[in-house]
Amino acid sequence: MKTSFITGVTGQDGAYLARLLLEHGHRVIGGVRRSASSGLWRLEELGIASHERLSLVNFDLLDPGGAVRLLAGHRPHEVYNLAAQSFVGASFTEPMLTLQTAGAGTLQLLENIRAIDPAIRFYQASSSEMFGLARTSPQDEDTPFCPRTPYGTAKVYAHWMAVNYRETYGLFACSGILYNHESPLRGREFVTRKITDAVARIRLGKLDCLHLGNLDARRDWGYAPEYVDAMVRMMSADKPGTYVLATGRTASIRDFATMAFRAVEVEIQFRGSGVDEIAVDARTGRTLIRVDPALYRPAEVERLVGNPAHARAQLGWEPVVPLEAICVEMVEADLRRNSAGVSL
Ligand code: NDP
Ligand code: GDR
Repeated sequence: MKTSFITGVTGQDGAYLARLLLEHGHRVIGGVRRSASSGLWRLEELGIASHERLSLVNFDLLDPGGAVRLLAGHRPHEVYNLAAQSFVGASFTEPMLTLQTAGAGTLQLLENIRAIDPAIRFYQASSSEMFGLARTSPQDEDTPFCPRTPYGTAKVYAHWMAVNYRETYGLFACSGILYNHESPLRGREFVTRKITDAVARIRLGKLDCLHLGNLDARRDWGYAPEYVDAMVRMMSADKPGTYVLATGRTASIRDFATMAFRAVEVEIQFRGSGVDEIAVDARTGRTLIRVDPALYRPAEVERLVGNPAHARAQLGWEPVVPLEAICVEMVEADLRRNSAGVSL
């Protein structure tokens, strides 16, 4: 039986990946950092928190001895490194923490794999944020990185370390450069889930108005369960590599908000510009969205769109679920949770 170790198992991708690996018959070791409150809601929503082949173990990327103990003790065949301070906005206020988790944490795992068992396969969760102010569009595996945030810069470091350990020491180290991928398990600080949660609460009369930052930003949004499937394909391939995972389509924050309100049968219209822009209910004229300049980032990545041709050709991977369907699934989940008074 294959043993897979996932760092960041309590996050969106970690939960979907754990479910998929369990379905594939693996034994899964999930790294959970200790906290005063339980952060297992995603594993519980997927019904796998108590699965007999899932072991949750204490693991913090900031604990220097943690990775050694874990790798030597559990002897996994593969490591999926998903843990990080992953919220780009917070990387401006906590740049060192972001570097230590998203950057140095990766190096520590690679070093320990090299020392303990170089046959362990390694997956690094890289990000489209590494392209930042990309000079070409769409971006692919050959596009130069131009990160614009502490998060993106830390991820560039980790990505190159994974590539270097592959080339220098022959480790099976893969790097997946993933564009934004969403689901009902997305954290509420990210803009898609913030919108779907607010739309549900407005629909239920629990919120008056949604406040957002930069409405002009455009992202290439895919479906999280499909993206973790590509991670497993990368780790099962004959050779390690770097792959862009994206849909090739972009939409703006305005587009996503329009879709989300449409899911509760409300048509919105945007009026005004800049910080005075609002969105109103086309039927009643009620203001549903306002811009809050406090939510602007010190530096912004305005537009990202990726070309997944290499993943399609080498892994047979194809994103299928369209953004409209992802949005409806998220709104429905948030309606369900908010109706039940559950806040996740
Ligand atoms: P989440 O923010 O949902 O999950 C992050 C995970 O990292 C959580 O389990 C969190 O634990 C854990 N974590 C944070 N700090 C530490 C630490 N010091 N030690 C151990 N664990 C820690 O992220 P996603 O699931 O969305 O993303 C997974 C990875 O993929 C991240 O590295 C992210 O940067 C990257 N990525 C994500 C994309 C996306 O669109 N989702 C796109 C491209 C890359 P806790 O629950 O305790 O907070
Ligand atoms: P991103 O995702 O920064 O792309 O990082 P996020 O959803 O946080 O922001 C997307 C865009 O929306 C704009 N925006 C807002 N964002 C948030 N969070 N809240 C708001 O109120 C708001 N208003 C407008 C942002 O300015 C931005 O332009 C995600 C994370 O999952 C990273 O870990 C991952 O690496 C990248 O995607 C690819």
